[in-house]
Amino acid sequence: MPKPSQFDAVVIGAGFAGLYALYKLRSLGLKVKVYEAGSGLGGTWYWNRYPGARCDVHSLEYSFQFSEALQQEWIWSEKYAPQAEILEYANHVADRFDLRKDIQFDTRISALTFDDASNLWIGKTQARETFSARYCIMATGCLSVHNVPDFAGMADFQGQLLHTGQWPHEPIEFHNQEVGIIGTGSSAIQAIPIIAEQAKQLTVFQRTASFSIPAHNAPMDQEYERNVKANYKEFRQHNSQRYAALNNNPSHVSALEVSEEERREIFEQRWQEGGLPFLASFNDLGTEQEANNTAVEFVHGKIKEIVKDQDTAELLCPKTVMGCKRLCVDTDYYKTFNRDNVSLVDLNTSPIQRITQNGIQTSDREYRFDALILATGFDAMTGALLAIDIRGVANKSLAEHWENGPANFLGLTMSGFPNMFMITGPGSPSVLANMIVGIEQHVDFIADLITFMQKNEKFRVEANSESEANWVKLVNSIADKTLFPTGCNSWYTGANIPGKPRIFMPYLGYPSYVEKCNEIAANDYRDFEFS
Ligand code: NA7
Repeated sequence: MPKPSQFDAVVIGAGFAGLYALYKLRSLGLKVKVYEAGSGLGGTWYWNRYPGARCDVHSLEYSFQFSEALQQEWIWSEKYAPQAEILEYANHVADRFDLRKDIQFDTRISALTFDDASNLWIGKTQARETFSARYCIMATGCLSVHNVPDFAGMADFQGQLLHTGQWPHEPIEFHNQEVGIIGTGSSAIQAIPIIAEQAKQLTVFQRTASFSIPAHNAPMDQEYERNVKANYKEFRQHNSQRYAALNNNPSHVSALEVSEEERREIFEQRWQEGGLPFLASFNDLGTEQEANNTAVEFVHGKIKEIVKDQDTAELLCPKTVMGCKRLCVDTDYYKTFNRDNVSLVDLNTSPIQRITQNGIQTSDREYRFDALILATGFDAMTGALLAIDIRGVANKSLAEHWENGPANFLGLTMSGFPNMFMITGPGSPSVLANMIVGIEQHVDFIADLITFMQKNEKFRVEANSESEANWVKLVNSIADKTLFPTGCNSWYTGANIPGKPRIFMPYLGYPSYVEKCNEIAANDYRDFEFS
């Protein structure tokens, strides 16, 4: 047997979180290794290469800020960057900071076991390679385990079966094809308008309609870019004080305080500006049902204006709370349903009975397809962590620890799993904040904690179980003040995966989260136990 490789820290995943963790921990003088399951880096942006894949955060915000030179030199071509450009950026970062030499691709980690005697994590890859490390950084991503629903007959389909989250690397053509797509979440909403332009016929199978706000994407406004770059540091600082760490111009006014006419004008202005800031049109859309209803009504009106067939429009009108699932940001989504070659099937009245050799059998009829696309989302936030056999102190498995939901402290650590850190894990703002901003904050926190341990000659750190229990309570109590935990079935609560514990996973409120982390760090990492 070859001897296990030894590292100070291993990082699992080479997306943005893994890249920055490698850069940062290396700067502390640690010997770091990154293991990546894919053949290339970029994580989410490596796998999700379906037509139309694009970020829903402005390019000048969805990027690293740790290097002033990097943020000045990189030029984004559009207001919202397409997947290929984000992947190019990730590769540029890796080359510019010479990261690639410490990344091992095509390597999936199967097990991580904590050895109590040595305070080391012992890891195993699927190819049975072994390694040991003092620290384990789980940069495994929030949306990295794609969800394939358990439809009867899935293996029978003879055409091309695709999943948006595992899109092939070679070009896929839909010209002259009959195409079916299941799901109407963010991925489908981006892909549908593009596929509709190519396919002979596109049939969309919808279970729950999503809210989508137009992106109004455009080539990068050069003057805006110049202005941001002239004061990039201040721009970042300003955004980091905002809810979700986005430059979303939050309103401080209740939707119920203004006249109907004024409210309409404000919604209209936000609709014209486009994107995620729509949800910040008023300060109570996330907390007051009546206020939320006004936004829902406005968007319903827009859908009914855009979509000519009013039966289709009615089906496309979401009947849930707006914002309890991340808003979708689209280019021509609703308009696409005016095309003659696009049709919508309501799965609530015509459920899927099985996948057949030819396509889909619903309760009404069989649909025949050349290609069938699953845009059915992810086992979000916990899926990638639970896919690894992680065993902490006394061989307790993470699966056991998380039986009733992902217990954690700060979304960064788990009690009983010393020296293991999650990046943008459940319990952190993660998907409810600008992900790259969150990633940098987490990695910096972990790097400072490791520095503290080195200075104080500590070899082991973990959250104590009391702080963990209190943190979970806090995350839930914040969520419970909003309409989001119960407003719809969303992956935020695990509701999209049968059998997954229902608990609102992300911490709502970016700046307050950072204040809490900073306060703990300033008090010698109160609430952590060192030995
Ligand atoms: P989402 O948002 O989880 O959407 C998945 C879609 O697939 C959604 O419309 C689901 O309907 C549908 N779905 C899932 N399972 C089924 C079954 N069994 N039958 C029918 N329809 C199903 O994933 P996305 O990839 O679109 O987006 C994920 C995130 O990426 C997004 O929030 C952005 O942050 C970027 P449901 O709503 O469950 O009824």
